[in-house]
Amino acid sequence: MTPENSPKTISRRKMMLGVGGVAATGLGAWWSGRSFFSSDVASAEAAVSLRPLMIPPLIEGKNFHLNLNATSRQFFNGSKTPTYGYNGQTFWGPTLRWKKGDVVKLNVTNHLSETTTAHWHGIHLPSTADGGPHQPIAPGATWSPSFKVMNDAATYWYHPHMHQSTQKQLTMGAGGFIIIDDESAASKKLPRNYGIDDIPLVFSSRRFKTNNAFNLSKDIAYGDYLLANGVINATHTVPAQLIRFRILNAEVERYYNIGFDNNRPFYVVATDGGLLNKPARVTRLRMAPGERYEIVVDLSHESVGSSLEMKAYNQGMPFGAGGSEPAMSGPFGSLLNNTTFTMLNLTVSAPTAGAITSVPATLAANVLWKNSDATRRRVVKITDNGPGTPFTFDGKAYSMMAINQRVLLNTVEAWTIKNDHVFGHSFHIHDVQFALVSRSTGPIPEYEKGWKDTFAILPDEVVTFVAKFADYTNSTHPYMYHCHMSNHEDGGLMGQFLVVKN
Ligand SMILES: [Cu+2]
Repeated sequence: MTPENSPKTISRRKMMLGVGGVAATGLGAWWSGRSFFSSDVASAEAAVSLRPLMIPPLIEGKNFHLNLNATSRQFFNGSKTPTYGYNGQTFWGPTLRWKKGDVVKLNVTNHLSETTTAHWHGIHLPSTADGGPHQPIAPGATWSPSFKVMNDAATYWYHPHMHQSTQKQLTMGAGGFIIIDDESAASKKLPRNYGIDDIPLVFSSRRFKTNNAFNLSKDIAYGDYLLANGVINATHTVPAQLIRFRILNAEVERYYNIGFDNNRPFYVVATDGGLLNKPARVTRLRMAPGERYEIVVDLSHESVGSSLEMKAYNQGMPFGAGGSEPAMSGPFGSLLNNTTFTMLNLTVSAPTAGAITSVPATLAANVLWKNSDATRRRVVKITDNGPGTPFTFDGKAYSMMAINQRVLLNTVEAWTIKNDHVFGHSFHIHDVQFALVSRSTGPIPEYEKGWKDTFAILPDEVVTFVAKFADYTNSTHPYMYHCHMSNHEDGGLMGQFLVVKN
């Protein structure tokens, strides 16, 4: 075997032979009938099955340096794939670990030949430090924002937010995790041994061109190959104990309906912006682009050497959930659409010393905002002008010069997002963590009852969240609210708001 063994071949072999239990899914059922793969079977005999999951390196402290470079990574036989990565990574970047209360300084140097930005997704900070479209980093330049870490312990991330280039730069691989720790969360008996029982997972998918380059067309909403931390067909060994996964959906448009084989239950312990008050037991977890959830799965009763799979049970998702379209090719089709596919293979090893083996009954004492707490209400509509036209908020395409909303400092506001009937989206707002207070489609699920900065919104759905806009004002530099489907964002589904003193 070589590192260049073709995952294309591997996955086809897996599909056809049922390696790793794939044949038990809907994917196996339709895939096995596809005759154009038959010529690959012979060459697949020598292929390895799975590749080790990459765990991003960890950087801790208060002063951080990020260097964004153009690089390349070997995904398939033959040509390497041009990619972007921070600090020498050939995809993605190091995980930044911050402590609540610290003042951190980030030094971001752009070694690309195009302008970028570095946005700290989910972080409460001054708008001038936000890293949105108004804080460009020119080629060769270094940007050095500094701010106090005020967010609760949770999983956040950084990524480029360059107007009209976000989809491209994310697709090239630019991004990284931020893990915030605080004393309250540290007192809870949750797994926290990074890479061992506390594992960051960024999922996305890519379409490749025949020269192995990523297809960067703005028309490509979905990839054909799932990447787990930049690895196709990823596997990881985990000890027989409680395992925490910090999951980020970094797709362009695809939702995930996450679960484990055998309908194994698991526990959501944290939302985008903090721990839940108590774990939410589920067998499936919906995630839209930009959302993070921390889950724990109890493997303490698994035998050493056994394996299991994390899967996206995306077959039969409702219309409008990204990736529900049945087409297998073209702009809104992909080999992963409307099917169940493996996200990560796991093999169980012996438990570690000090293993955590039970799920805590309580995790936090959040007092979330209620609808009745709001003293100001806004309605934001997701609109379009007919088939093929870009999505917009309230009929206006994004303009860097326009201020769409003005928020008075320290106001608790209810924002109601009304989606049109065309397609689902993923709404995200900067600066604040909010509480979801209503969904027109039914009750808020237990796993969404925590601090959030991003949520899925299906066609015809109306969702209200409540947030307090505190601490930072600026009469000229806005924050963003936008769809986190990066093609929609680039296409104009973004607005700007100021937080002002009066
Ligand atoms: Cu959208």
